[in-house]
Formats: sequence, C-alpha cells, structure tokens
Amino acid sequence: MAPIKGINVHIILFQHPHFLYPLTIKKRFPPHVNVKPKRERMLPTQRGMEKVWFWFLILFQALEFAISKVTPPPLPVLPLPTAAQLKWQRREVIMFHHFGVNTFTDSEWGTGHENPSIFNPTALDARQWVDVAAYTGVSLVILTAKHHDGFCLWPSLYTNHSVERSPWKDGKGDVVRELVDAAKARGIDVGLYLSPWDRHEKSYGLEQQYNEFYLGQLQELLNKYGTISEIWFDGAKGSNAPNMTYYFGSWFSMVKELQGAINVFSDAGPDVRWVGDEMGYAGTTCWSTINRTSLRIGDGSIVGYLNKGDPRGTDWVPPECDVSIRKGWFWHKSESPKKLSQLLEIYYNSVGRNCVLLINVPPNTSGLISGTDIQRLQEFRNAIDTIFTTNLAVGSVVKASSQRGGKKGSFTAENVLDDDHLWTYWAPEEGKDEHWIEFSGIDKGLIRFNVVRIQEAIGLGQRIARHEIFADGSQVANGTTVGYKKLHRLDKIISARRVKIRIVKSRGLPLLSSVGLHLDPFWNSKHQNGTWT
Ligand code: FUL
Repeated sequence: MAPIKGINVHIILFQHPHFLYPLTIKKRFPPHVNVKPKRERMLPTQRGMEKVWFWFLILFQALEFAISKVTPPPLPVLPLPTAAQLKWQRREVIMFHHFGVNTFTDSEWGTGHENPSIFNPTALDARQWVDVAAYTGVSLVILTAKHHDGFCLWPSLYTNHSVERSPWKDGKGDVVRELVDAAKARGIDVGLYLSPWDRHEKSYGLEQQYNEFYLGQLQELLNKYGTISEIWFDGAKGSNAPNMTYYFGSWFSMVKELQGAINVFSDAGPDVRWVGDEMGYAGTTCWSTINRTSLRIGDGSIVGYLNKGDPRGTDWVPPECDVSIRKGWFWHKSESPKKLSQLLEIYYNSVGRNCVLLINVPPNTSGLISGTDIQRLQEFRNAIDTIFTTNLAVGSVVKASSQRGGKKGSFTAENVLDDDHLWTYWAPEEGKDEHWIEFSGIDKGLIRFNVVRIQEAIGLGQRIARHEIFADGSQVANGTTVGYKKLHRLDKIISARRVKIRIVKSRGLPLLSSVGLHLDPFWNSKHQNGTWT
C-alpha cells in the first residue's frame, strides 16, 4: 500500500468471513496533532481480552489455512461411465460358456429342429465351471441360456423346447439355476445370453407375437434368478432368416426395470458395445465413447466404428472383446485350446486396449470344462500374474511437468504408483503447454522392462488422444488412446535410467491413475510381428 501523505498507516487484519479485527494500529501523526491512540486508554481487563482474541484468531487462521489448502478435483469431461460400467471395466477378464444342443450335435449353429432328448450331460457340475472361473481370476460368467437353436437351458413356461423335455435329471434340471447357485456360493456374478434369433420358435417373424414371447422369456430370466450382472443381446442372424423387427426399446427398458445394476450388451449398447470382431482384438485407438445414434444392431457396416469408438461420442459405451479359447464357440472333440502366446496376444489387444476380454470356455458333452482348457487357463493366469504383479517403477523417483495444487496437493505424480487405479491420480496444473511424467531408477539405477502400462482416471472421462514413451531420451513407443488400461509391449527389453511418458494430445487435462513398467518373459517379438502398438 502506498503511504498516505504525512501519515503512515499499517493495519494488520486478521480475516474471518464474518468480521475483520484490527489487531495493531500504528499511526504516525504530524507532531502538532495531539492524539492518543485509543488502545492506550484501554482498561487492563480489556487488554487481557484482546490477548485472548489474538491467540484465538492466530489458531483459527492456522486451522483455516490447513483446511483450505486442499485443491478440488478438476471438472469431468463428459460423457462419464455409470457405476455398473466402472465395475464391469475393472473386471478386465470375464468368461462365456456356450453350452446347449450344439454341444451334442457337434455344430455351431443349431437348426432349431434338434430333439431335446440329445441334451444329456452325464456329469454336469456348474461348481466346476465357477471354480475354473475363480482360478482364472474371473468375477463374471455369462451362459448361453438360449442360443439361435431356441433350446432353453431353463424350464421356460413359453416353450417346450427346453431341458424339461430332455433326459438330463429326468427333465427336472435347470442349468441356469445350477450356475447361479454355484456362482453365488463362490462370490462370482452371472450374466445371461438370450439369442434374439430363434430358429425353433414358430412365432419368429411375426412381429408382435415374437416380441411378446421374447419379453416373456426375458422376464422369466430376470425375475427368477436373483441378480444378473450382464445380459447379452446377440445381433447375429442367418441370411435366410425371416425379416423381423425386434422391439429393442421395450426389451432394454424391461431389463433395466427388473435389474437396476445390470449392463446391457449389444452391437449398440446401451451399456457395453460389441468390439466389432470375434478375435478379441480392439482397435489400437479405442474410445469408450461413441454416438449411439450412429449404431444399429446387426449392421455389418459399423464394425470399424465399433472397434475404435469416437472421441466426439456423446455416450459412454465401452467395447467387450468376445473370443473363444478354441476355434468354435461350442465344444467339439476335434478342437483344442489356443496356445498361451495367442491368449496373451488377445489379452494385450483387448484388456491392453481399454476393453474387457470375454473369453469363451465351452463345457463338453459330460457337462464339464475339459482338462486341456483348464490347463491352458492356468498357464494364462500364471503368465498374467508373473508379468503384472511386480511394477518395476515402484520405488523410483517420480517427477511431473506440473501438479495440480502444487507439491502438497492430492494430485501428485506419486499417485500413479499406488494400488488405486481409478480415484487417486496425477493431475497437471491448468493452462500448461506440456504434460509429462518421468520415473528415474532408485539411486539412478537401471530399470529393465518390456511392457509399459498406462491407466487413465476414467471416472472423470476418457481424455488422452496421443502419447509417447521415452527411455533415456529416445522414443520407444507411441500410441493414441489410453482409457482404463493401455499396454505397450515393446520389441525388446529396455534398460533405462529414466522413463518418460508425454501426453501429446488430450480432451482437457490428462489424468493418469496408474503407470507400470513390467517384464514379460513370455514375449518374444521375433516370433511375432512385433511392432509398436
Ligand atoms: C455370434 C453367434 O452367432 C455365435 O454362435 C456366438 O454365440 C457368438 C458369441 O456370437 O454372433
């Protein structure tokens, strides 16, 4: 404050939202003015009170300062996931079970004319299925309650074409019930596949009758079996099948009415979208966002759009990558499981590209999952644990281009090394031109790795559109989207003192929830077309 002519006034104010209290007033008056400051005329008791006020306010200010220094989180970038979508995303790998009359006829698409008497698993035990899921680290299993052949694995009131007409358990069995009970006992969630295309049902092709029939079956499944976490509406349909309009609007509304926390899967969501292929591969660019108005269920021309998503998408509909452990979806004696290297390739191209992997493991004619498949799944789980349990970046010194709220804020660069991969994150300061985060080895030691894992705080929207990775100043990888999880598998093992991730382009501030440097001993790029992802 500039001094006022002839008078120098210093006022120290202790502020509180409700009052201002002048603590000390020092005034230098011109010599001819004979004024005694009022405070010198105070009574001793008044002075005592003033001291109490003084210390009270000091304490109050200190407390207020301590509380008010917390910087709030940045604004979200819309659209955002729902709680059910976030839960689904964090599952990472889920399991499909294709089982039905095709298992016994050695086919993939049944005709609808199968005799229910062929459905006779000799040793069906759904507890074995969920044990396999649990050992594979899977928390959600999805069963084909009805495939295109129309045969129902539960005793549906609306058709005779079901387990009720089969010799299995003298027609008193219910595969959906057995799976639901076994899964519940193991703490595993259940999803159901109910094929819209039904080759058995006579009303198929008659719009109102079939939609009523289908809605009846939906209500049976979603009312009778407790919580169902995902429902699969398959868009597939034979080219000679009768023309028919499905009342998706009514179906989806009914599903949401009966199961509040369910995720609805179809080519077009509304909660989870098909990835556009059956290899388990998402696009190298993969947005969880898309425009639902551009999607039509069963339309082959949108597979490219489904595979990539859309940075300008107004809807959060992340993709699910469905693929079978074997060539076919149903069990066939002649088929064997994919190699471990293929399963890992699928994992990197699905989970590692911001998707959930839905791996199909078909029970065989005895009603059990085959030993060869179980062994391969164990190898798969062990490999994932071996690669990802150790984060080689932990313990390194982490620096960032800037930090929201400064060093003492809750958005520090170190957040990317904790165990929370969603709600603790590094956020840069607003208005900065560059954004990067850098890890230096402990005591400047070398970090040896061939996998880089990057995760965004997707609870606040998907943002990153382009990024680069450097090891000791040389670029070793680059990519576009990150999303919930991006995995870069490098051509060779890198030994570096410093690893830097630069966010080159992003919708709003980039927010990183986790970064990992890992060593994949199963990866040999020479046997594959090892390229930057
Ligand atoms: C496809 C179906 O035609 C296959 O039989 C399988 O169920 C797969 C998951 O979806 O569209």
